[in-house]
Amino acid sequence: MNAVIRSTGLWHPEETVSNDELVECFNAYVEKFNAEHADAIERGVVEPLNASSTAFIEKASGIKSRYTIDKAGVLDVERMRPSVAPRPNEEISLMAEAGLAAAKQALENAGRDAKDVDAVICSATSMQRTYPCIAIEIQQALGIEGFGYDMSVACSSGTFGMISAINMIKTGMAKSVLVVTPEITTPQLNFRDRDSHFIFGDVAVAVLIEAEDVAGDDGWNILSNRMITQYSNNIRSNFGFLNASETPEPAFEERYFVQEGRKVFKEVCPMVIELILTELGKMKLSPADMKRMWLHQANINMNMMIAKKVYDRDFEPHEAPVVLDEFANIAGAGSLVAFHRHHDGFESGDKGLICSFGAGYSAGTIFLEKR
Ligand code: CO8
Repeated sequence: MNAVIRSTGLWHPEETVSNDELVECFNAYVEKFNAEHADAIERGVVEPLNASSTAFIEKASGIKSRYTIDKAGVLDVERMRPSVAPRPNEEISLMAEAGLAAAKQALENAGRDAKDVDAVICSATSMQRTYPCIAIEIQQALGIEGFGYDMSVACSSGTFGMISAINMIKTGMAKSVLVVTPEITTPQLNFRDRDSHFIFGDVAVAVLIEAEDVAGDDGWNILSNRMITQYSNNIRSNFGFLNASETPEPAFEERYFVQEGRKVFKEVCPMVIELILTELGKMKLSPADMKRMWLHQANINMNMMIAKKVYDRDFEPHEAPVVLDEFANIAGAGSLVAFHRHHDGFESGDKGLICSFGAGYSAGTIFLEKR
């Protein structure tokens, strides 16, 4: 049975942090660090820290702002990470709460009820705990019968989760699957690292995928989907359950997200361009047949390069919409939030592409056609 993308839903925290606010806090930290280590810096034993700048961030990444679960903690120079109150086990967990809000909106946008759904996949870069699955908590909170599970493929979490749901429907395991991608990234980020302190934001997105015989006339047919992975240490986080057993235990900063941004740029762009063109070729379609590409939202320059090479011409902003200016990099949710925000103006038969890429490396393509 063919699968159909039926609807999407979005949740984000209320609080935003602008580049100026982030840079002001970072630079206060730099001044403080350099003052505290003035003697050692003078003796050449400690390297002074360099200031960050809004102009660099906007030019290098296109990011202007990000949502965060706790602005005060992120901008407190003594803390520089969100502050989160621990919740008792009886209360819904933070990730499930974020995912639930997006999932409810996706159901509402499709006019569906929990009883219509067979399964929940929660697919995100990191889970706030190992078990029970966040997906099962969302399933329970919605009152869905059936099953749920978590999965994780960094920036391709959303697309790989969708492809898992599509295959479930193809094999007849389910008629309707909710794919939920809550990306609570700001606690995973070292806000004292000049190279990456501006990169990520918090969000949750959900996609309802249904079998075509229950979907009615609405939604999007799926023309093809493909996943590729290729091992690389250029984007890495060593956070994990072994940390507490490692001797010596790694410093907190050593567990955060790190990347070789330039290498990622150089290696991932060609991989993604080739993937998109190959998949188009297999379907006997050309780039001109695609009305829009909803690309992963890591870096504006990366997206400009990929879109220009794929279309083989200058393109209009609506052909590769950008949400990273508002959201920053939202990991596995990026291409899905771009789709959620910018899917208007499609007539029946118009085609488009959802495409993720990132750590792993990983890349996923889902070609769509408006029903
Ligand atoms: N302010 C001012 N100057 C700076 C700053 C700063 N904050 N940071 C660096 N600079 C300086 C550098 O020192 C350097 O100076 P110099 O030339 O004198 O040495 C200069 O600016 C240029 O630095 P870079 O070469 O590093 O700058 P780039 O132009 O390459 O831009 C980017 C850096 C924005 C990081 C860019 O390389 C990029 O975006 N690359 C692609 C990265 C990417 O797509 N990564 C995907 C990661 S996301 C992912 O896969 C998901 C992982 C899930 C994580 C979720 C939880 C956190």
